[in-house]
Amino acid sequence: MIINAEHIQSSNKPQEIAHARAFNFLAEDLDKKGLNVDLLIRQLQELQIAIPSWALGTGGTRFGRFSGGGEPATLIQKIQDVGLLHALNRSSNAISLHIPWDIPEDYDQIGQAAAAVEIGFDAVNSNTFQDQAQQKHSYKFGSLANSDEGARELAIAHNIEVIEIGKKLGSKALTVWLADGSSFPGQQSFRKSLQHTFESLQKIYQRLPSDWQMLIEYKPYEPYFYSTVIPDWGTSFLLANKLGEKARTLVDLGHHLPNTNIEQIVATLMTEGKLGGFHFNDSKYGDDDLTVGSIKPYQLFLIFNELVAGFSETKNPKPAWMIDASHNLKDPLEDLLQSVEAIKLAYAQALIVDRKALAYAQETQDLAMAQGLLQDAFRTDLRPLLQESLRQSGGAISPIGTYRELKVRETLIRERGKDSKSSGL
Ligand SMILES: [Mn+2]
Repeated sequence: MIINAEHIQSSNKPQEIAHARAFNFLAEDLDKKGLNVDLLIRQLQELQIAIPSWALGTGGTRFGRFSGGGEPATLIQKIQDVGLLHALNRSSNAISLHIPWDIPEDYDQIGQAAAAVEIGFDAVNSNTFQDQAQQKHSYKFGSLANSDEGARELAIAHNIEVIEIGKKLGSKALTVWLADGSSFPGQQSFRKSLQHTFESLQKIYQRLPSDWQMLIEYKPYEPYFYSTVIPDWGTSFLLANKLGEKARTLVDLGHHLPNTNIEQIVATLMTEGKLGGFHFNDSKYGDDDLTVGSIKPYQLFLIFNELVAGFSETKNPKPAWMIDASHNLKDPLEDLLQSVEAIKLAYAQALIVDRKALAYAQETQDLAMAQGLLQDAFRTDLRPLLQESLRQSGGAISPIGTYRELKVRETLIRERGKDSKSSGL
């Protein structure tokens, strides 16, 4: 299925008068506050969020998986699904592949499929958290950190292979998330595991092209429940610093213990120029993979508040943005549209914070004013601004509305079948 400009235009048409009224009202308000509305629209249009190949199908839990039908069964179909999202929201111009789930067979064909829907390839992700068929050494007790040198070498070779695949696709980053850890006290030497991890990463880092980045993800628990080798941002930062200029920390919102102050982590990493990437999702309890902004939208705003401040006040390069979630109840495409919308709204809210007034309130210890300035931005309904940025870039004013009106899921089920399942989950 292809969504073209005519589809979008005819779906936007009946909404245009009501939209224009809401937008003009908001624009006048923002203008009075001294904000440049055209600039805000451009900034929103420039924010592109990569879609991971594993979020396009219905995910599962260890208790079961209930497929939704019409899922992309091949890499080309996954690319086409991201193309559908991008046609609707003009903000999902890249796919992030997971190797070995998505190894391309024909690079030309894959490149053409991506170009046809105007998307590129974001960071490539290695997978050493499960064994592949006929694998010589098992990852059961770890990969880059394993006490068995054979398993370590295998995991290093896999990551180098992922870089080679990424080079052919035009990717510029390797994301490493390790499942390595232990479930019982005494099971592992903390020091040896960390040293193995560093030395293994070093071997991979040496093979990284000069214009690439290595993004090091952290997670405090799961799949192991006593320790993980890279449990927190500090350990990731330590490894990235030791590895060199091209290595940076990746923050996954779900990979924190409850109530961690993630916005402070973002600020600290940006101060050091070491925030490399972001995995967006939301959670109530842990790594729940819920829709971005569905549980803690204020936290998301506070994170973007630090990001926006960091963009102008630090030398941190622009991080790689990606959604990392796997939904087991909702239509994954609808969920991704909602996630991208939540990210852009939080970004827009952060862009309208009065930074001069905030800096003054901070200097003069005016606590009520400082809190009020942030809440004022957070409580401003910027949906008409986001809709205008969508409309101007040829997207749908209401992406989910158009998705349903065009009967995208029904069409995909008709084309691919009710039982078509996305690989890798
Ligand atoms: Mn992640």
